[in-house]
Amino acid sequence: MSESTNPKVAVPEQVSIDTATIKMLRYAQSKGVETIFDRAVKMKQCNFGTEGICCRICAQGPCRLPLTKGIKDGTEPDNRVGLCGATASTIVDRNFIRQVAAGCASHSDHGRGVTETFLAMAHREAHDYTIKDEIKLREVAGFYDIPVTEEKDGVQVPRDKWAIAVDVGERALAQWGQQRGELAYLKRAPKATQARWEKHGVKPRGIDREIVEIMHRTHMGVDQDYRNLIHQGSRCSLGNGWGGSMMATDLQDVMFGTPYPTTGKINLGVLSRDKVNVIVHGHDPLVSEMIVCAVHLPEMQEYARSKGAAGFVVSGMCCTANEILVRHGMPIAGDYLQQELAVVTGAVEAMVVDVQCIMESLARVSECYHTKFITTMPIAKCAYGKNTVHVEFDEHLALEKAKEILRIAADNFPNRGEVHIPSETNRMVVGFSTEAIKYHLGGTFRGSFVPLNDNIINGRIRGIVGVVGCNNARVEHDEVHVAMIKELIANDCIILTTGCSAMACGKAGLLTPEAAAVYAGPGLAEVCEAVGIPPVLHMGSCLDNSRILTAATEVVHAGGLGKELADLPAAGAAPGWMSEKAIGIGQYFVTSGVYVMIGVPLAIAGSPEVKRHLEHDMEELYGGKWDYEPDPVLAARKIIQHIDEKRTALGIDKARERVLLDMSDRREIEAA
Ligand code: NFS
Ligand code: SF4
Repeated sequence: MSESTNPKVAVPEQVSIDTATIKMLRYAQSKGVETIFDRAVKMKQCNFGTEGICCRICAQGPCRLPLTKGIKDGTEPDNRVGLCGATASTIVDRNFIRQVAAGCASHSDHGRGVTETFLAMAHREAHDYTIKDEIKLREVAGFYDIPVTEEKDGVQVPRDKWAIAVDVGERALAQWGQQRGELAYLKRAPKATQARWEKHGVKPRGIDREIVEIMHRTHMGVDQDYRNLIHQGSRCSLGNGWGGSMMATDLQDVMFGTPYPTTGKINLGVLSRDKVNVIVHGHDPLVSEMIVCAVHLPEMQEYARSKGAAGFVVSGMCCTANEILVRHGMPIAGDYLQQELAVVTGAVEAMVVDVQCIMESLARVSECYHTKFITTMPIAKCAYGKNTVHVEFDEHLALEKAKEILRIAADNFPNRGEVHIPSETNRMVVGFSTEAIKYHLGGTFRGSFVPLNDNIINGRIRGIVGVVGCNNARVEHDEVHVAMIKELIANDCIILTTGCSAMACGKAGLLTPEAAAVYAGPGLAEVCEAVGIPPVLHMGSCLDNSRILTAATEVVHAGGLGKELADLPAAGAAPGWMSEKAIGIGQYFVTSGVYVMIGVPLAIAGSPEVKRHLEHDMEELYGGKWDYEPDPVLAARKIIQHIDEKRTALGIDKARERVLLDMSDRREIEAA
């Protein structure tokens, strides 16, 4: 039976726009290797689940409360209740904020691990890590009111960096268990944004506390007011966005270097025919950074040669890939949906995983090949498969562990069978941290966001859109990201991107300065060409969505575009999200005042009240809200409409009609 007529497998051309993925999926099917694309055809989604109306938080359930058409259009009263009397809104909301809690826990627990290693480094107990960006360390110290100078013989001198690092590590680690007050980083937000949080009482006290409180409040028979439940979801999400995630990004930058523009390659074609291929997959750079260090050692290259290989290629997958790409220009083998296909090439000696977004099927697919599936984290093991190996990572012996992993991979090289690597690779320019954007756009001697603001005010740039998040096997791979972003940049919106969305852009050729002339509208293209940047700026991993918060805050501070994040002609989008992390991220953007467009629905449709609260009422409270539109081009148009409304509110809507403005025009606009 050919693939196209077999209802049990996916039709490759219909599930992805990426030619490497299409080819490899067809190849996998020809070999009888099943992937997520095929399973998505076989397994249908459950309506109760997608609408959020199944409650199984006590053993009297599961209680399922189907939404009827009459309830939906308000022609019939909503009397649905579970055994205990829980309403649909309570059930939907409990499910929703538990997802927020899980997403925030994932990012923030990653942050905790980074902070623990950072502290061990500061105490000189984790010798393989060091302080790579001392300027950033001193800046971070400032956020905790830790002194960076001290008095010696009557004069102020810079404090020792290791002493500062110990203070920073300790202060940071305490943020997780803090019980009272508010997180230190909240004060990094614009004052007016902080004032909203204060007014509505959503400032998180401690990172862990807000997550635990969600678990308590959603236990059987506790919080029964959907507004109160969402309120806690908001508080918890801020503890991640302006807490766990942002702190992790900062400390990773201090230890591994703050990203600055560099070039890199992406797609399965980065795998090598004659070298040992090691893929680092997951999210936590603690392991992958060490593997990158180890692979550059002459002794390791020599070891690979002793096994008949021409050396090593270390490439990345999912957000671990983004971490080593933006800091070291290491190649990306692929995104979340390509992980099984990477193994199907037969060229991967070791798939080394840490945490998050690792499909359990990898162990099964690895078994069809020689690939070693190497788990590294005590919290993420795999019980299945003869090719599964656990090499437990230890921050005190980090480089040794990395070498051990590389040796396992090299030892496996002679076991390779048939190899089938697609030729696709794309070049990209990446690494636009907030600091890098500041220096790139500010030009000359001092970094500044003022030139960016000028270009937004004069209308060359219409607005800023953060397009982020996952791939999802239920929507066409890469297509939703690429179609949305092409529409946005054609309409002069500059894009900030992270996660698997950034990878879709890389594969589609949108992450090069040349892409501006091809895809961007005239205003945006002019700015990109003048500064030499792509129209889509790759800022890093999903954790680094915190960089979008800090960049947006810089825009507010640069002046002329309002007082709070909610005033900006800006939006966020996750057209193909799938993970709970994405929900946690979306909620912190909304609570920070950002309009967030998603292309896969939240599981909230079962409660019209909850839906209305998240898609409308949130805007009155915080200035941001959720919106859902599955068609990526229509979604882009709604985003543009939102941006234009913000421009009108700021009084800069006229500017776009005469794109070329000089300074006196700008002063006129500001005075108006
Ligand atoms: Ni983000 Fe990264 Fe990709 Fe989604 Fe997974 S890799 S943290 S969660 S799937 S973008
Ligand atoms: Fe059913 Fe209530 Fe138990 Fe949920 S908590 S399963 S609605 S009885």
